[in-house]
Amino acid sequence: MDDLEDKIPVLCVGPKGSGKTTLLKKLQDAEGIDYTYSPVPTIGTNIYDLHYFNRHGKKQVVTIREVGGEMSQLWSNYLEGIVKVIFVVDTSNLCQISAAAVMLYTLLAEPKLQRAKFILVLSKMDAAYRQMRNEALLMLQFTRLSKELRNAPILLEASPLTGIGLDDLRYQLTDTKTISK
Ligand SMILES: Nc1nc2c(ncn2[C@@H]2O[C@H](COP(=O)(O)OP(=O)(O)OP(=O)(O)O)[C@@H](O)[C@H]2O)c(=O)[nH]1
Ligand SMILES: [Mg+2]
Repeated sequence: MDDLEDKIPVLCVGPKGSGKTTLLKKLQDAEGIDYTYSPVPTIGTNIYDLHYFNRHGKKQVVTIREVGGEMSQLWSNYLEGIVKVIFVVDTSNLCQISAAAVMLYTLLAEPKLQRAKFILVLSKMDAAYRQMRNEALLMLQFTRLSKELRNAPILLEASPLTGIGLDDLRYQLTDTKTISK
């Protein structure tokens, strides 16, 4: 059947409160995601499907599983078949970033994710937190990662509340050229 959808399985992780749910809901064009939106922390995991047509007009779906930051020990249960990983870091919370870096390095070293494409999202990059960007990258040792790793993460800056970075993220998720067979 040619209307069967191709699925791109994606994992979305990062420390609690880093903005994963807000980002993924906004990516789905959900209504009411603005400064009045107050998401509840994700208990366990959530699935977000992004439906779209690829450039050959074929229906595709990016299936993104968010693992709540509180449940970080569950990550290893959801690695099978993952082709892309969105790792969300809260730019406004520098205190959390060293811990985030350890989580990121653990995932990058995970044997089951060696072929996965990593997308590192600096979230909450609205005007108030923009000046913390460089410190955040320094604490993540992003330059070193980019030089040393074959599967170095793609860096994106996003603020779901203002819409910054959403198109770039959508592009990275739907781009099948970055998927290793
Ligand atoms: N200023 C600002 N706040 C944001 C932005 N994105 C998310 N937030 C806020 O950050 C808080 C946490 O957002 P969530 O989306 O629940 O974070 P999460 O990563 O899903 O958290 P867990 O599910 O607990 O791991 C909420 O109060 C959001 O309103 C943003 O772009 N800018
Ligand atoms: Mg969440």
